[in-house]
Amino acid sequence: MHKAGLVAVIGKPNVGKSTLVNAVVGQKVSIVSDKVQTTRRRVLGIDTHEEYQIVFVDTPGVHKPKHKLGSALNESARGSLHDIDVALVVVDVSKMPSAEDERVAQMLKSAGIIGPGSKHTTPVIICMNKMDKLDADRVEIHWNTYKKLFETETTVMTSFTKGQNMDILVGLVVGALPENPPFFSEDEYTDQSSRFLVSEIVREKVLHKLKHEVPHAIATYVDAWEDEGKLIHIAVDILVERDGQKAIVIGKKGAMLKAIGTEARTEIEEMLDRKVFLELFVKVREDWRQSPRWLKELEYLE
Ligand SMILES: Nc1nc2c(ncn2[C@@H]2O[C@H](COP(=O)(O)OP(=O)(O)OP(=O)(O)O)[C@@H](O)[C@H]2O)c(=O)[nH]1
Ligand SMILES: [Mg+2]
Repeated sequence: MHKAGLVAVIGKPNVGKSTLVNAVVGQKVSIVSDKVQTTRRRVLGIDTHEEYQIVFVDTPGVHKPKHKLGSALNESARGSLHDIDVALVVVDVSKMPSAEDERVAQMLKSAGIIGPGSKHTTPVIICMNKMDKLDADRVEIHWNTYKKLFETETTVMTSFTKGQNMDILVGLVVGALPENPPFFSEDEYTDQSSRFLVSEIVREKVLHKLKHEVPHAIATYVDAWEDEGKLIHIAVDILVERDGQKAIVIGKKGAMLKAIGTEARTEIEEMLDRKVFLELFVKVREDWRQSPRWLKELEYLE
């Protein structure tokens, strides 16, 4: 008997959804940062074994949107709930549910997965992550409140940074999968192109190096990709919304951009297993987060 299915990984921003997918798949399919709204579109992460294949759908964090980009992110998360076999809700168990967790519950209700009219045919698993930050005297109350909010008894407490209870989590997911042949071949671990992964690695380095509002105003895309035999020449554009942000990304005498480029190139070379010449260009596109044309161009809007 072989099991396989689509598992939507859903939750508010910054709870560890992408960390989870990368850890189980064993490859970096989705970038991670300590800023909210790191993931900006649906990304598949495929974990293949002899007896089962988990096809994770990593999704953008559900939140209260402030601009068109935010609405597009929420829509992308909502869209991931169609035709799934399992809903894997990730929460930050060190805190009580917030209004954003309630938004997630609302989305599951609109999709008919939980709620009064639901037949509860799609299994819901709660991954209560960040248990390393949970106070012992808060365990009971947090655990019960999340179970009630998402209407399920199937839960696991995890810490991905400490690698705790990952095996239990995978066991629960596999247990909930239907019988199916594998959907993807053994060597496939994501549906994302190398171009997209490269642009995301650059964005991740920007997220890691910059503080406050600047990272949220940034988008990246590959503008040119030439295989020159000895090396691959890749040009990545970094979009910002204002001249001031451009100056911050470039840094004093170009030091920031250089550091971003060096870190990104090392990781890109590892991923592609090739030598890479990486060029970064910072461009101002005013209010691109409010522009449907740019959101489409960047493939954040479907
Ligand atoms: N303390 C602690 N931090 C964690 C744990 N798991 C993930 N993190 C951190 O939480 C932050 C957010 O992780 P992500 O995986 O990017 O979160 P996400 O849910 O994908 O966020 P969005 O894409 O913005 O929705 C990162 O800094 C992770 O290192 C955990 O178990 N404990
Ligand atoms: Mg993410």
